[in-house]
Order: sequence, then structure tokens, then C-alpha cells
Amino acid sequence: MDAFVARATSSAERQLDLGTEDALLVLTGAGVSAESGLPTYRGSGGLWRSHAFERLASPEGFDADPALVWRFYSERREAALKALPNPGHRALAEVEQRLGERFLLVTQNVDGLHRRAGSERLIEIHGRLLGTRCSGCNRPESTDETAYPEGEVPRCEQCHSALRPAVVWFGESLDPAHLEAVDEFLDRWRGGRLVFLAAGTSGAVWPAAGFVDLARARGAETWLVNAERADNAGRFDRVRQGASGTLLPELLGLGAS
Ligand code: BV8
Ligand code: ZN
Repeated sequence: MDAFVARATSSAERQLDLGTEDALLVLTGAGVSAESGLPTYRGSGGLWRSHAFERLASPEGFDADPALVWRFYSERREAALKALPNPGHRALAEVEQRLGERFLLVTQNVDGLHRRAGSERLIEIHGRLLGTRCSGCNRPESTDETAYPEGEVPRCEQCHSALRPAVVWFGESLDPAHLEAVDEFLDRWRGGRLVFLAAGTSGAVWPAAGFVDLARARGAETWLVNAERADNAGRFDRVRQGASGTLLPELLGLGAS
């Protein structure tokens, strides 16, 4: 039977029933922020002003037209600052309090809503929208909520190169320390009940799309909560189709908050 059409039957099936001895690794994507009013990458056909996301979110795109890329990120900063965490974000912050070091949240989202919901055991593997760093020198990354006016490209006070959003672009490697932290967490808790839960992600972007396999390799139970069929759905033991704002509190045994 195709896991994707599986509908929750008994309450045990409906909930993860995480005990204090269990460990939980969560991976989230744009779908978790959809109910906060932020567009997903797939949702908008992957286009912004008819430019492909991957084109704008790339070093080549920035070199070709830094002002256009800054307009793209400035609009997303404005939207992210207006948005509020939803029950899905809050459920993950709450279960972190319960599980402590047996919990780790890895997000592909750069919108900052997990942090605003109170998540601390959080790794933003694709960076953060509300951060800026230099494209030319090792100027420390700074928090920056500025939405730069059309045509403006901020410059580095140290080397005058163009500043850029502190996100990981397509073709750029993730921080190896982040990938190590995922491996360490899976190795540390592989002996007991280890659960990998992915939510609101289409499984289209690597290496994040492969984390389910890293978890399976350690004998983890793998769950997916997603509104539509995900590219890697077949690699999950259990799939719950629906809105993360509803299903995450339910799955984690938390009343809707
Ligand atoms: C790298 C930051 C070394 C910027 C982002 C292996 C195979 C094929 C390709 C590759 C590969 N390895 C590397 C690549 C290349 C590339 C890649 O994966 N390309 C894809 C497109 C094929 N990966 C990279 O370049 C990575 N770097 O690997 O470096 C290297 C380099 C080159 C070659 C080899 C190795 C860097 C990837 C990171 C890029 N930066 N973001 C920015 O945001 O502007 S990725 C960005 O897009 C997001 O961060 C996120 O990761 C991704 C979007 O995916 P999702 O979050 O899953 O969102 P999506 O819209 O797709 O899906 C949302 C889902 O939610 C949908 O299914 C929908 O049904 C569901 N949903 C909607 N509403 C709800 C919901 N679910 C529940 N509730 C709801 N309410
Ligand atoms: Zn600089």
C-alpha cells in the first residue's frame, strides 16, 4: 500500500507518543511557514518576478545582477518580519522543552520563524534572511533587517565589495559543522528509540533531501508530514498528508496552541 495514502487509524498511530527516553530529529521546509503567510518555493511555481528561484538564489545570479537579487531578498525580509510563527512552529519549540538534548531541529527555512517561536536547539542549514555578510572579505556576519530600496546594493565598510544575504545559495556548500551536528545527533541516540520527522518539505533540495537516509541508516523511525506528495516520500515509514500547523501539534501530543 502506498504510504502516502495511509490515513491515521488508532490514536497510537495518530501520535508519535515520544517517551522521555526517545530522541527526535526534525527537518523542516517552506511548507511549515506556509500557514504564516510565506510563499513556498514550489507553491509559486518556483518563480519570483518570472525569475527562477534557483537563478536568484545563486552566486552567478548575484554576480549578474546584485540589485535584482537584493530586491528579491529585501521583499522576503519584509514578508518574514510581518509574519508570525504558527502552531507548527510552536509545537516544535514546545517538544524541545520536553525532550531537551534528545531533540534537534534542522531547518531549511531562512525566515527566522522557528527562532521567534522559541526554538533553541536549532540549526539553520541554509542560513538566515535577516543576516548580511560580505561577498569579498571575512567581515563577521551581522543581523540586518534592512529592505534595501530598488536598485541599491549595500557595500562592505571594510573592503567595499557588495554585501550579500547570509544564506546558502545553490552551488554553495553547507557549513560542514552543521552536517556533522546532524551525524553526531544520529550517532548519539541510535541505541534507543530514534525518530526522524520531516515536515513541509518537498525533498527536492540536497543534501537535506538525503537526511532521511542518514537517519534510516541508524535504524530511525521515519515520519513525513506534508500537504502534497514529496519527491522522497517513498523513503519514509509513515507519511501524514495535511497541514503541519494542525498535524504537528497532534502528532507531538500537544493541544492546538
Ligand atoms: C551543495 C537558501 C555542494 C536561499 C536554499 C544531488 C542531486 C541533485 C542536485 C544536487 C545534489 N547535490 C547538490 C545539488 C545541487 C543543489 C540541489 O539540491 N539542487 C536541486 C534543486 C536539484 N544543492 C545545492 O546546491 C546545495 N549545495 O550541495 O553544495 C555541491 C554544490 C554543487 C554540486 C554538488 C554539490 C545548496 C542547497 C541550498 C540552497 N539554498 N535556500 C534562499 O532561501 O533564498 S534552498 C531553498 O529551497 C530552501 O531553503 C529549501 O531548502 C528549498 C525549498 O525546498 P522546501 O523547503 O522543501 O520547499 P518546497 O516549496 O520545495 O516544498 C514545500 C513543501 O511543503 C511542498 O511539498 C508542499 O506540498 C508542502 N506544504 C505546503 N504547505 C504546507 C505544506 N506541508 C505542510 N503544511 C502546509 N501548510
Ligand atoms: Zn568586505
